[in-house]
Amino acid sequence: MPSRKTKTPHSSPPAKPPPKTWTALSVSEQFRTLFGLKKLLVATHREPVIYPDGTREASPLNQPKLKYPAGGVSQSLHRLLLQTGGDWVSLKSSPGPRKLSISLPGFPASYNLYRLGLKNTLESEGYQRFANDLLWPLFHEEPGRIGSQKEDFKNYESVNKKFSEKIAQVMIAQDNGVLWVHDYQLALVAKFLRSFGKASLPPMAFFWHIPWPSPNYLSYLPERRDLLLGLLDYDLLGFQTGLYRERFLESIRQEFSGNDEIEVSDQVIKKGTRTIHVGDYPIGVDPGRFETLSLDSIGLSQAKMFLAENGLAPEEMYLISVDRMDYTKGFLKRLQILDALFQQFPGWIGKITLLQIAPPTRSTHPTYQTYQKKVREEVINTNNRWKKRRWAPIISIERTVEHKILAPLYRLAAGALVTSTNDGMNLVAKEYLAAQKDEGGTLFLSRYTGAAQGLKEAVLIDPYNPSESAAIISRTLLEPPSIRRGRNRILREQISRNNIFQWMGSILAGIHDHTRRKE
Ligand code: GDG
Repeated sequence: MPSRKTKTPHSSPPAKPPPKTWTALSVSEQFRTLFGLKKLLVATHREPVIYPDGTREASPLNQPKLKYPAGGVSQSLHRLLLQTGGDWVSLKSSPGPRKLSISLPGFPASYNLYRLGLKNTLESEGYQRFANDLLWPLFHEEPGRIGSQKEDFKNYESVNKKFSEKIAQVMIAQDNGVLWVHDYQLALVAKFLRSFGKASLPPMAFFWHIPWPSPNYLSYLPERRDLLLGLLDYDLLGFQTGLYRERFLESIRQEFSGNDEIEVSDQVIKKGTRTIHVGDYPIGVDPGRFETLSLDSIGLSQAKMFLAENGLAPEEMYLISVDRMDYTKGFLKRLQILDALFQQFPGWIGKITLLQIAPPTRSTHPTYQTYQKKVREEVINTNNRWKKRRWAPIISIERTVEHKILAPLYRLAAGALVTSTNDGMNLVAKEYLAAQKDEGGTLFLSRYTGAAQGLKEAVLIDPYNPSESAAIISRTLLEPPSIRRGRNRILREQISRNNIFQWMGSILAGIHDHTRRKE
């Protein structure tokens, strides 16, 4: 039986029972209860801020106004660190110095952002290709889109090593209480940190944001063993859903069958003397923020102006889609659903428009160039096929729209159309619901999203079955508003309980429990 060790000085009492509804404040309070004065160290591929172009490099005291990228997750982690303080390592993708101190009026703390520059273009391109042209398509079960080259894994490893070196330096200086690494670009960070032979490392958590595919897809990945072993060097592995967690465990079972060192059970993997906790932690949004933004009168009038500028009159009915222009988001399937809607239910012609916010993404990659070109062509074809006088069925906006306009646009829409063919979670679905206070707008949610695995009451559609999806859309749009509102009440209750703060809180509690079990 393991001996009961006395507690280390920084060990802490068990966490308080979780709050009923998590907020930014309750996560930061919980963080302090769990980790005391020790700070969180976050590592992501993308940085949480954009340093404005054309600014002279300024001293930390004289920093220009930073901008923020579109994604919801990095902004929530950013706000957590502004409450608790901490450190963040990511790739430098905008001008400015290698280290920034990030603070914001109204927040009690600041954090350090360490920005890794990759000087070697070949290395950087190889790393990106391995991540985005191999892991991304494969883990979204699209092996036909793989575009990586043989040597790319070496570059992926070497960039992960560079991250680990920077992280190790930060840990020495800051004595962080926990490391939290994000996503498929950084699967090997813990492996390198362990290889440096440092006597004590803080507990290391990793969250895999994209789907984990059926194990047979892994056979396309020659380096699958390295990837899986690298992941097992973390202490906690988080997945979006129970299905992805089970598939991961199955991948480990298949790859390491007959290996006595590795033992797999439901939530835990034992590897030699180490224990790795494997859990599902469905990510959420900050519903309060989207609800408030959706009701803000200035934002609302800006949204109405935005609609008018794009040719939509206030009384016109529209569906909204918001996605980076990525093939996993099912843009072409969405157009097929519209075609089916107008074919099967011609009464909708001229009556409903799709407002598609589609900021281009990874546009230097050939696969994306081809896909985005095809999407543009098909939008034109669909519009030509169905247009009537001044009405055309699709308005496609290829740029980022600020959340303060996006949230009222969600609120005003008759529905949101989420057509992903495979999606780890899909935050847009949850943002849309958050913006529906007392409204009967319908979330039409692809059954192939992680969100659909949790939001059982949602109206599910199948992007691979356009005619059935069109029938569901037509029928639901004609339902009495009370039915649609009733459905939204249930869904909104769920997203408000399982919000982004609950997600952070439970992962932090999970990694803390892991340390306590070791004590
Ligand atoms: C990965 C996984 C998982 C998009 N366009 C604009 C804009 N956005 C924001 C949305 C939302 C976020 O970007 C997109 O979130 P998703 O969840 O749809 O998708 P991915 O980028 O693919 O992210 C995904 C996610 O990680 C989190 O774990 O859900 O499955 O693939 O927050 O609002 N924001 C603004 N303007 C835009 O035009 N302001």
